[in-house]
Amino acid sequence: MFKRILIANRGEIALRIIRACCEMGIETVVVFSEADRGAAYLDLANEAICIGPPRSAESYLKIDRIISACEVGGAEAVHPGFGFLSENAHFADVCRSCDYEFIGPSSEAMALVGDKNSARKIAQKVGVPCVPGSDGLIESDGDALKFANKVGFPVLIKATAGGGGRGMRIAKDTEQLKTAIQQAVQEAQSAFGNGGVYLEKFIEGPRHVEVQIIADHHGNIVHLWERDCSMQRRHQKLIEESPAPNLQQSTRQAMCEAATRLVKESGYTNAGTIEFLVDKNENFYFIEMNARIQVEHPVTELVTGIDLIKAQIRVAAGEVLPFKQADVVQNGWAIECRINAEDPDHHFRPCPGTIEKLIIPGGFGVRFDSHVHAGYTVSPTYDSMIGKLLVHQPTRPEAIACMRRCLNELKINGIKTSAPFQLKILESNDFQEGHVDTSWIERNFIK
Ligand code: MV4
Repeated sequence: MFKRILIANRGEIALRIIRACCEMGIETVVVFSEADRGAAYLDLANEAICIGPPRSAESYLKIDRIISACEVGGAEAVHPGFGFLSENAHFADVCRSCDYEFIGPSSEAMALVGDKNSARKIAQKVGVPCVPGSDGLIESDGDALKFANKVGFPVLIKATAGGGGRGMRIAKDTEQLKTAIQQAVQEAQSAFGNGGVYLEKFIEGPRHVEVQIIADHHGNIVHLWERDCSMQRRHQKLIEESPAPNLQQSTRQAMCEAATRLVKESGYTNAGTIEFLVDKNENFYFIEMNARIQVEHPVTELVTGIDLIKAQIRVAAGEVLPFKQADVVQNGWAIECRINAEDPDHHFRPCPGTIEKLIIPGGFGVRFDSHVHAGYTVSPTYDSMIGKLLVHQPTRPEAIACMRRCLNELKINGIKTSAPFQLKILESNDFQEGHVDTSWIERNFIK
Protein backbone atom coordinates (compact mmCIF):
# COMPACT_ATOMS: atom_id res chain seq x y z
CA MET A 1 0.00 0.00 0.00
CA PHE A 2 1.06 3.61 -0.62
CA LYS A 3 2.67 5.41 2.32
CA ARG A 4 1.88 8.93 1.08
CA ILE A 5 -0.66 10.25 -1.44
CA LEU A 6 -0.76 13.70 -3.02
CA ILE A 7 -4.21 15.20 -3.48
CA ALA A 8 -4.38 17.28 -6.66
CA ASN A 9 -7.60 19.02 -5.74
CA ARG A 10 -9.22 21.38 -3.24
CA GLY A 11 -12.22 21.89 -0.97
CA GLU A 12 -14.77 19.21 -0.21
CA ILE A 13 -13.27 16.40 -2.30
CA ALA A 14 -9.74 17.10 -1.03
CA LEU A 15 -11.05 16.71 2.53
CA ARG A 16 -13.00 13.56 1.55
CA ILE A 17 -9.75 11.99 0.29
CA ILE A 18 -7.72 13.15 3.32
CA ARG A 19 -10.29 11.48 5.60
CA ALA A 20 -10.15 8.17 3.68
CA CYS A 21 -6.33 8.17 3.73
CA CYS A 22 -6.25 8.99 7.42
CA GLU A 23 -8.42 5.96 8.21
CA MET A 24 -6.22 3.76 5.99
CA GLY A 25 -3.02 4.90 7.72
CA ILE A 26 -1.83 6.69 4.57
CA GLU A 27 -0.15 10.09 4.87
CA THR A 28 -1.35 12.94 2.67
CA VAL A 29 0.16 15.87 0.84
CA VAL A 30 -2.39 18.43 -0.29
CA VAL A 31 -1.70 21.20 -2.78
CA PHE A 32 -3.35 24.61 -2.57
CA SER A 33 -3.55 27.92 -4.40
CA GLU A 34 -3.12 31.38 -2.85
CA ALA A 35 -6.93 31.62 -2.72
CA ASP A 36 -7.10 28.55 -0.47
CA ARG A 37 -4.18 29.47 1.80
CA GLY A 38 -5.11 29.02 5.45
CA ALA A 39 -8.17 26.85 4.76
CA ALA A 40 -8.85 24.59 7.75
CA TYR A 41 -8.94 21.31 5.79
CA LEU A 42 -5.30 21.84 4.77
CA ASP A 43 -4.27 21.34 8.42
CA LEU A 44 -5.66 17.80 8.32
CA ALA A 45 -3.10 16.71 5.74
CA ASN A 46 0.45 15.84 6.77
CA GLU A 47 1.79 18.49 4.43
CA ALA A 48 0.31 21.32 2.36
CA ILE A 49 2.16 22.81 -0.59
CA CYS A 50 1.29 26.06 -2.36
CA ILE A 51 1.27 25.63 -6.14
CA GLY A 52 0.41 29.10 -7.35
CA PRO A 53 -2.07 31.96 -7.71
CA PRO A 54 -5.86 31.66 -7.41
CA ARG A 55 -6.60 31.09 -11.10
CA SER A 56 -6.91 27.33 -11.73
CA ALA A 57 -4.89 27.59 -14.94
CA GLU A 58 -1.94 28.74 -12.85
CA SER A 59 -2.33 26.31 -9.95
CA TYR A 60 -4.72 23.31 -9.84
CA LEU A 61 -4.29 22.77 -13.60
CA LYS A 62 -0.51 23.21 -13.69
CA ILE A 63 0.91 19.74 -14.25
CA ASP A 64 4.57 20.67 -13.67
CA ARG A 65 3.80 22.31 -10.33
CA ILE A 66 1.83 19.30 -9.13
CA ILE A 67 4.61 16.94 -10.15
CA SER A 68 7.09 19.16 -8.28
CA ALA A 69 4.83 19.00 -5.22
CA CYS A 70 4.90 15.17 -5.46
CA GLU A 71 8.69 15.30 -5.40
CA VAL A 72 8.91 17.84 -2.58
CA GLY A 73 6.20 16.14 -0.54
CA GLY A 74 7.51 12.61 -1.08
CA ALA A 75 4.24 11.22 -2.45
CA GLU A 76 3.95 7.81 -4.13
CA ALA A 77 0.58 8.33 -5.78
CA VAL A 78 -1.75 11.12 -6.90
CA HIS A 79 -5.50 11.30 -6.33
CA PRO A 80 -7.00 13.80 -8.80
CA GLY A 81 -10.51 14.02 -7.27
CA PHE A 82 -13.05 15.40 -9.77
CA GLY A 83 -12.83 18.38 -12.14
CA PHE A 84 -9.39 19.99 -12.70
CA LEU A 85 -6.97 17.35 -14.08
CA SER A 86 -9.07 14.30 -13.17
CA GLU A 87 -9.90 13.34 -16.76
CA ASN A 88 -6.72 14.57 -18.39
CA ALA A 89 -5.04 11.52 -19.98
CA HIS A 90 -1.80 13.45 -20.45
CA PHE A 91 -1.67 14.19 -16.70
CA ALA A 92 -2.22 10.52 -15.85
CA ASP A 93 0.59 9.67 -18.25
CA VAL A 94 3.00 12.26 -16.82
CA CYS A 95 2.33 11.09 -13.23
CA ARG A 96 3.16 7.49 -14.11
CA SER A 97 6.21 8.49 -16.19
CA CYS A 98 7.53 10.22 -13.07
CA ASP A 99 6.75 7.07 -11.05
CA TYR A 100 3.79 8.53 -9.17
CA GLU A 101 0.82 6.20 -9.53
CA PHE A 102 -2.25 8.01 -10.83
CA ILE A 103 -5.31 6.87 -8.87
CA GLY A 104 -7.58 6.29 -11.84
CA PRO A 105 -7.61 4.39 -15.14
CA SER A 106 -4.69 4.00 -17.54
CA SER A 107 -4.27 7.04 -19.79
CA GLU A 108 -5.09 4.81 -22.78
CA ALA A 109 -8.43 3.65 -21.32
CA MET A 110 -9.19 7.22 -20.20
CA ALA A 111 -8.57 8.58 -23.71
CA LEU A 112 -10.59 5.75 -25.26
CA VAL A 113 -13.73 6.28 -23.16
CA GLY A 114 -13.22 10.06 -23.06
CA ASP A 115 -13.68 10.21 -26.81
CA LYS A 116 -17.43 9.82 -27.10
CA ASN A 117 -17.38 8.46 -30.63
CA SER A 118 -14.92 5.71 -29.69
CA ALA A 119 -16.87 4.94 -26.49
CA ARG A 120 -20.01 4.61 -28.61
CA LYS A 121 -18.24 2.18 -30.93
CA ILE A 122 -17.15 0.01 -28.00
CA ALA A 123 -20.70 0.09 -26.62
CA GLN A 124 -22.15 -1.02 -29.94
CA LYS A 125 -19.61 -3.82 -30.23
CA VAL A 126 -20.75 -5.39 -26.94
CA GLY A 127 -24.48 -4.82 -27.45
CA VAL A 128 -24.92 -1.80 -25.18
CA PRO A 129 -27.85 0.21 -26.61
CA CYS A 130 -26.88 3.66 -27.95
CA VAL A 131 -29.11 6.49 -29.16
CA PRO A 132 -29.90 5.89 -32.86
CA GLY A 133 -27.68 8.16 -34.93
CA SER A 134 -24.71 8.43 -37.23
CA ASP A 135 -22.39 5.56 -37.90
CA GLY A 136 -19.29 7.21 -36.45
CA LEU A 137 -18.15 10.80 -37.06
CA ILE A 138 -19.93 12.97 -39.61
CA GLU A 139 -17.82 13.25 -42.78
CA SER A 140 -20.07 15.50 -44.88
CA ASP A 141 -23.40 17.35 -44.88
CA GLY A 142 -24.85 14.68 -47.17
CA ASP A 143 -23.72 12.01 -44.72
CA ALA A 144 -25.43 13.85 -41.83
CA LEU A 145 -28.65 14.35 -43.77
CA LYS A 146 -28.80 10.66 -44.57
CA PHE A 147 -28.58 9.72 -40.86
CA ALA A 148 -30.95 12.51 -39.77
CA ASN A 149 -33.59 11.34 -42.22
CA LYS A 150 -33.10 7.77 -41.10
CA VAL A 151 -33.61 8.46 -37.36
CA GLY A 152 -35.95 11.46 -37.76
CA PHE A 153 -35.69 15.09 -36.58
CA PRO A 154 -34.97 16.68 -34.17
CA VAL A 155 -31.36 15.53 -33.93
CA LEU A 156 -28.42 16.52 -31.73
CA ILE A 157 -24.95 17.20 -33.07
CA LYS A 158 -22.44 16.28 -30.37
CA ALA A 159 -18.69 16.89 -30.15
CA THR A 160 -16.75 13.66 -29.74
CA ALA A 161 -14.37 15.48 -27.37
CA GLY A 162 -17.25 17.14 -25.49
CA GLY A 163 -19.28 15.86 -22.56
CA GLY A 164 -21.46 17.03 -19.71
CA GLY A 165 -23.54 19.05 -22.16
CA ARG A 166 -20.63 20.97 -23.67
CA GLY A 167 -20.46 21.07 -27.45
CA MET A 168 -24.04 20.07 -28.32
CA ARG A 169 -26.30 21.58 -31.01
CA ILE A 170 -29.89 20.75 -31.81
CA ALA A 171 -31.30 20.71 -35.36
CA LYS A 172 -35.06 20.63 -35.85
CA ASP A 173 -35.10 20.21 -39.63
CA THR A 174 -32.98 19.83 -42.76
CA GLU A 175 -32.55 23.59 -42.96
CA GLN A 176 -31.03 23.87 -39.46
CA LEU A 177 -28.82 20.82 -39.89
CA LYS A 178 -26.06 22.35 -42.01
CA THR A 179 -25.65 25.39 -39.72
CA ALA A 180 -25.78 23.26 -36.58
CA ILE A 181 -22.97 21.07 -37.89
CA GLN A 182 -20.85 24.07 -38.90
CA GLN A 183 -21.30 25.68 -35.48
CA ALA A 184 -20.71 22.44 -33.59
CA VAL A 185 -17.50 21.70 -35.53
CA GLN A 186 -16.22 25.24 -35.01
CA GLU A 187 -17.04 25.27 -31.30
CA ALA A 188 -15.52 21.84 -30.78
CA GLN A 189 -12.37 22.82 -32.63
CA SER A 190 -11.79 25.92 -30.53
CA ALA A 191 -12.92 24.42 -27.19
CA PHE A 192 -11.28 20.97 -27.44
CA GLY A 193 -8.88 21.21 -30.40
CA ASN A 194 -10.88 18.39 -31.97
CA GLY A 195 -13.62 19.21 -34.47
CA GLY A 196 -15.06 15.67 -34.66
CA VAL A 197 -18.86 15.56 -34.32
CA TYR A 198 -21.50 12.84 -34.53
CA LEU A 199 -25.26 12.84 -34.70
CA GLU A 200 -27.94 11.37 -32.43
CA LYS A 201 -31.71 11.41 -32.44
CA PHE A 202 -32.90 13.91 -29.83
CA ILE A 203 -34.60 12.13 -26.92
CA GLU A 204 -37.17 14.46 -25.38
CA GLY A 205 -37.33 14.93 -21.58
CA PRO A 206 -35.21 11.89 -20.71
CA ARG A 207 -34.18 10.77 -17.25
CA HIS A 208 -30.48 10.70 -16.50
CA VAL A 209 -29.49 7.44 -14.84
CA GLU A 210 -25.85 6.48 -14.34
CA VAL A 211 -24.15 3.29 -13.23
CA GLN A 212 -21.17 3.30 -10.84
CA ILE A 213 -18.49 0.72 -11.54
CA ILE A 214 -15.12 -0.16 -10.11
CA ALA A 215 -12.54 -2.46 -11.67
CA ASP A 216 -9.24 -3.78 -10.34
CA HIS A 217 -6.05 -4.76 -12.20
CA HIS A 218 -6.90 -8.47 -11.98
CA GLY A 219 -9.88 -8.52 -14.34
CA ASN A 220 -12.56 -8.03 -11.68
CA ILE A 221 -15.29 -5.57 -12.63
CA VAL A 222 -18.12 -4.84 -10.22
CA HIS A 223 -21.01 -2.41 -10.64
CA LEU A 224 -22.46 -0.62 -7.61
CA TRP A 225 -25.89 -0.11 -9.13
CA GLU A 226 -27.34 3.18 -10.32
CA ARG A 227 -28.01 6.79 -9.40
CA ASP A 228 -30.75 9.01 -10.76
CA CYS A 229 -29.39 12.49 -11.50
CA SER A 230 -32.34 13.88 -13.46
CA MET A 231 -32.96 16.80 -11.11
CA GLN A 232 -30.57 19.25 -12.72
CA ARG A 233 -30.53 22.75 -14.17
CA ARG A 234 -28.32 23.58 -17.14
CA HIS A 235 -26.25 20.44 -16.60
CA GLN A 236 -25.68 21.32 -12.93
CA LYS A 237 -27.06 18.47 -10.85
CA LEU A 238 -28.94 19.64 -7.77
CA ILE A 239 -30.34 16.41 -6.27
CA GLU A 240 -29.13 12.85 -6.81
CA GLU A 241 -30.53 9.62 -5.44
CA SER A 242 -30.05 5.89 -5.38
CA PRO A 243 -31.83 3.69 -6.32
CA ALA A 244 -33.49 5.41 -9.30
CA PRO A 245 -37.21 5.76 -8.49
CA ASN A 246 -39.86 4.11 -10.67
CA LEU A 247 -37.39 1.90 -12.49
CA GLN A 248 -38.26 -1.74 -13.08
CA GLN A 249 -35.78 -4.20 -11.60
CA SER A 250 -35.32 -5.77 -15.06
CA THR A 251 -34.32 -2.37 -16.53
CA ARG A 252 -31.94 -1.70 -13.65
CA GLN A 253 -30.34 -5.12 -14.03
CA ALA A 254 -29.98 -4.77 -17.80
CA MET A 255 -28.39 -1.29 -17.50
CA CYS A 256 -25.90 -2.42 -14.89
CA GLU A 257 -24.92 -5.48 -16.91
CA ALA A 258 -24.55 -3.32 -20.04
CA ALA A 259 -22.28 -0.91 -18.11
CA THR A 260 -20.14 -3.81 -16.91
CA ARG A 261 -19.73 -5.16 -20.47
CA LEU A 262 -18.66 -1.72 -21.71
CA VAL A 263 -16.05 -1.40 -18.97
CA LYS A 264 -14.71 -4.89 -19.64
CA GLU A 265 -14.35 -4.26 -23.39
CA SER A 266 -12.53 -0.94 -22.87
CA GLY A 267 -9.90 -2.34 -20.48
CA TYR A 268 -10.86 0.33 -17.98
CA THR A 269 -9.74 0.10 -14.34
CA ASN A 270 -10.51 2.03 -11.12
CA ALA A 271 -13.79 3.90 -10.51
CA GLY A 272 -15.95 5.13 -13.39
CA THR A 273 -19.49 6.06 -14.30
CA ILE A 274 -21.53 5.04 -17.32
CA GLU A 275 -24.25 7.55 -18.18
CA PHE A 276 -27.54 6.57 -19.75
CA LEU A 277 -30.61 8.41 -20.94
CA VAL A 278 -33.86 6.65 -20.06
CA ASP A 279 -36.99 7.49 -22.06
CA LYS A 280 -40.64 7.32 -21.02
CA ASN A 281 -40.88 3.67 -22.04
CA GLU A 282 -37.78 2.77 -19.99
CA ASN A 283 -35.65 2.28 -23.07
CA PHE A 284 -32.11 3.13 -22.02
CA TYR A 285 -29.30 4.48 -24.18
CA PHE A 286 -25.61 4.81 -23.36
CA ILE A 287 -24.43 8.43 -23.85
CA GLU A 288 -21.02 8.83 -22.25
CA MET A 289 -18.60 7.56 -19.65
CA ASN A 290 -16.92 9.58 -16.89
CA ALA A 291 -13.39 8.45 -16.10
CA ARG A 292 -13.27 9.81 -12.55
CA ILE A 293 -14.87 9.63 -9.13
CA GLN A 294 -17.98 11.84 -9.25
CA VAL A 295 -19.40 14.46 -6.92
CA GLU A 296 -22.43 12.24 -6.18
CA HIS A 297 -20.45 9.07 -5.31
CA PRO A 298 -21.61 9.17 -1.65
CA VAL A 299 -25.22 8.20 -2.52
CA THR A 300 -23.82 4.94 -3.86
CA GLU A 301 -21.62 4.55 -0.77
CA LEU A 302 -24.65 4.89 1.48
CA VAL A 303 -26.81 2.28 -0.27
CA THR A 304 -23.98 -0.22 -0.85
CA GLY A 305 -21.95 0.39 2.32
CA ILE A 306 -18.77 0.55 0.20
CA ASP A 307 -16.25 3.39 0.62
CA LEU A 308 -15.44 4.25 -3.00
CA ILE A 309 -12.41 6.42 -2.27
CA LYS A 310 -10.77 3.65 -0.25
CA ALA A 311 -11.64 1.17 -3.00
CA GLN A 312 -10.03 3.46 -5.60
CA ILE A 313 -6.82 3.64 -3.56
CA ARG A 314 -6.75 -0.13 -3.02
CA VAL A 315 -7.14 -1.03 -6.69
CA ALA A 316 -4.58 1.62 -7.71
CA ALA A 317 -2.11 -0.07 -5.33
CA GLY A 318 -2.71 -3.35 -7.14
CA GLU A 319 -4.96 -5.00 -4.58
CA VAL A 320 -7.80 -7.32 -5.57
CA LEU A 321 -11.27 -5.80 -5.12
CA PRO A 322 -12.36 -6.86 -1.61
CA PHE A 323 -15.95 -7.63 -2.71
CA LYS A 324 -17.68 -9.59 -5.46
CA GLN A 325 -20.71 -8.61 -7.54
CA ALA A 326 -23.02 -10.78 -5.43
CA ASP A 327 -21.87 -8.92 -2.27
CA VAL A 328 -23.02 -5.54 -3.60
CA VAL A 329 -26.67 -5.05 -2.69
CA GLN A 330 -28.78 -1.91 -2.59
CA ASN A 331 -29.82 -1.28 0.98
CA GLY A 332 -32.43 1.43 1.64
CA TRP A 333 -32.57 4.80 -0.08
CA ALA A 334 -30.08 7.67 -0.27
CA ILE A 335 -30.57 11.26 -1.43
CA GLU A 336 -27.97 13.98 -1.89
CA CYS A 337 -28.48 17.73 -2.14
CA ARG A 338 -25.49 19.66 -3.44
CA ILE A 339 -25.29 22.82 -1.37
CA ASN A 340 -24.08 25.59 -3.68
CA ALA A 341 -23.15 29.14 -2.76
CA GLU A 342 -25.53 30.68 -5.27
CA ASP A 343 -28.77 32.64 -5.31
CA PRO A 344 -31.71 30.62 -6.66
CA ASP A 345 -33.81 33.82 -6.82
CA HIS A 346 -31.38 35.46 -9.23
CA HIS A 347 -30.70 32.82 -11.88
CA PHE A 348 -28.46 30.87 -9.52
CA ARG A 349 -25.75 33.49 -9.72
CA PRO A 350 -22.68 32.60 -7.64
CA CYS A 351 -22.71 34.05 -4.13
CA PRO A 352 -19.16 34.12 -2.78
CA GLY A 353 -18.58 35.64 0.65
CA THR A 354 -17.97 34.83 4.28
CA ILE A 355 -20.14 32.32 6.14
CA GLU A 356 -21.04 34.06 9.39
CA LYS A 357 -23.10 31.36 11.06
CA LEU A 358 -23.32 27.68 10.21
CA ILE A 359 -25.64 25.10 11.75
CA ILE A 360 -25.17 21.63 10.31
CA PRO A 361 -28.00 19.09 10.57
CA GLY A 362 -27.34 15.67 12.04
CA GLY A 363 -29.14 12.68 13.45
CA PHE A 364 -29.92 9.17 12.22
CA GLY A 365 -28.79 8.53 8.66
CA VAL A 366 -27.42 12.03 7.99
CA ARG A 367 -24.05 12.86 6.39
CA PHE A 368 -22.64 16.29 5.55
CA ASP A 369 -19.48 16.26 3.41
CA SER A 370 -18.00 19.73 3.44
CA HIS A 371 -14.82 21.68 4.07
CA VAL A 372 -16.60 24.84 5.21
CA HIS A 373 -17.18 26.23 8.70
CA ALA A 374 -18.37 29.47 10.31
CA GLY A 375 -15.83 32.11 9.33
CA TYR A 376 -14.95 30.39 6.03
CA THR A 377 -14.83 32.65 2.98
CA VAL A 378 -16.19 31.15 -0.24
CA SER A 379 -13.91 32.27 -3.08
CA PRO A 380 -15.40 33.54 -6.35
CA THR A 381 -12.60 31.76 -8.23
CA TYR A 382 -13.87 28.17 -8.01
CA ASP A 383 -17.00 26.06 -8.33
CA SER A 384 -19.80 27.22 -6.04
CA MET A 385 -20.39 23.83 -4.38
CA ILE A 386 -19.64 24.18 -0.66
CA GLY A 387 -20.92 20.85 0.58
CA LYS A 388 -23.11 17.82 0.06
CA LEU A 389 -25.97 17.01 2.38
CA LEU A 390 -26.89 13.31 2.30
CA VAL A 391 -29.47 11.15 3.98
CA HIS A 392 -29.85 7.36 4.11
CA GLN A 393 -33.12 5.80 5.20
CA PRO A 394 -34.95 2.48 4.71
CA THR A 395 -37.42 3.83 2.13
CA ARG A 396 -37.74 6.73 -0.31
CA PRO A 397 -40.56 8.50 1.59
CA GLU A 398 -38.47 8.32 4.77
CA ALA A 399 -35.41 9.64 2.92
CA ILE A 400 -37.45 12.58 1.59
CA ALA A 401 -38.86 13.33 5.06
CA CYS A 402 -35.35 13.20 6.53
CA MET A 403 -33.91 15.48 3.83
CA ARG A 404 -36.73 17.99 4.34
CA ARG A 405 -36.01 17.99 8.06
CA CYS A 406 -32.29 18.47 7.40
CA LEU A 407 -32.73 21.29 4.87
CA ASN A 408 -34.87 23.09 7.45
CA GLU A 409 -32.20 22.58 10.13
CA LEU A 410 -29.36 23.74 7.90
CA LYS A 411 -28.53 27.40 8.59
CA ILE A 412 -25.93 29.22 6.56
CA ASN A 413 -25.80 32.96 7.20
CA GLY A 414 -23.73 35.45 5.22
CA ILE A 415 -24.21 33.91 1.77
CA LYS A 416 -27.17 32.69 -0.27
CA THR A 417 -27.38 28.96 -0.99
CA SER A 418 -29.33 26.55 -3.14
CA ALA A 419 -30.89 24.87 -0.07
CA PRO A 420 -34.28 26.71 -0.08
CA PHE A 421 -34.73 25.77 -3.75
CA GLN A 422 -33.96 22.12 -3.06
CA LEU A 423 -36.50 22.17 -0.24
CA LYS A 424 -39.16 23.35 -2.72
CA ILE A 425 -38.33 20.48 -5.06
CA LEU A 426 -38.57 17.95 -2.21
CA GLU A 427 -41.96 19.39 -1.26
CA SER A 428 -43.38 18.91 -4.77
CA ASN A 429 -45.80 16.11 -5.60
CA ASP A 430 -43.80 15.18 -8.68
CA PHE A 431 -40.63 14.56 -6.70
CA GLN A 432 -42.47 12.68 -4.00
CA GLU A 433 -44.00 10.42 -6.65
CA GLY A 434 -40.62 9.97 -8.33
CA HIS A 435 -41.73 11.71 -11.51
CA VAL A 436 -38.34 13.20 -12.35
CA ASP A 437 -36.72 14.03 -15.68
CA THR A 438 -34.01 16.36 -16.95
CA SER A 439 -36.49 19.07 -18.04
CA TRP A 440 -38.43 19.17 -14.77
CA ILE A 441 -36.78 22.26 -13.22
CA GLU A 442 -37.07 24.26 -16.43
CA ARG A 443 -40.76 23.32 -16.79
CA ASN A 444 -41.64 24.10 -13.19
CA PHE A 445 -39.45 26.98 -12.08
CA ILE A 446 -37.82 28.91 -14.88
CA LYS A 447 -40.04 31.59 -16.39
C1 MV4 B 1 -28.98 13.94 -25.14
C2 MV4 B 1 -30.26 14.41 -24.81
C3 MV4 B 1 -31.29 14.03 -25.63
N1 MV4 B 1 -31.06 13.25 -26.71
N2 MV4 B 1 -28.79 13.15 -26.19
C4 MV4 B 1 -26.62 16.53 -21.98
C5 MV4 B 1 -25.34 16.27 -21.27
C6 MV4 B 1 -24.69 15.14 -21.95
N3 MV4 B 1 -24.22 14.21 -20.99
C7 MV4 B 1 -25.73 14.55 -22.83
N4 MV4 B 1 -26.90 15.37 -22.69
C8 MV4 B 1 -28.04 15.07 -23.34
N5 MV4 B 1 -27.91 14.25 -24.40
C9 MV4 B 1 -29.83 12.82 -26.96
N6 MV4 B 1 -29.62 12.06 -28.04
C10 MV4 B 1 -30.41 15.22 -23.71
C11 MV4 B 1 -29.30 15.56 -22.96
C12 MV4 B 1 -29.55 16.39 -21.81
C13 MV4 B 1 -29.26 15.94 -20.53
C14 MV4 B 1 -28.70 14.70 -20.28
C15 MV4 B 1 -28.41 14.28 -19.03
C16 MV4 B 1 -28.70 15.11 -17.95
C17 MV4 B 1 -29.24 16.33 -18.16
C18 MV4 B 1 -29.52 16.78 -19.43
C19 MV4 B 1 -30.08 18.03 -19.64
C20 MV4 B 1 -30.37 18.46 -20.90
C21 MV4 B 1 -30.08 17.64 -21.99
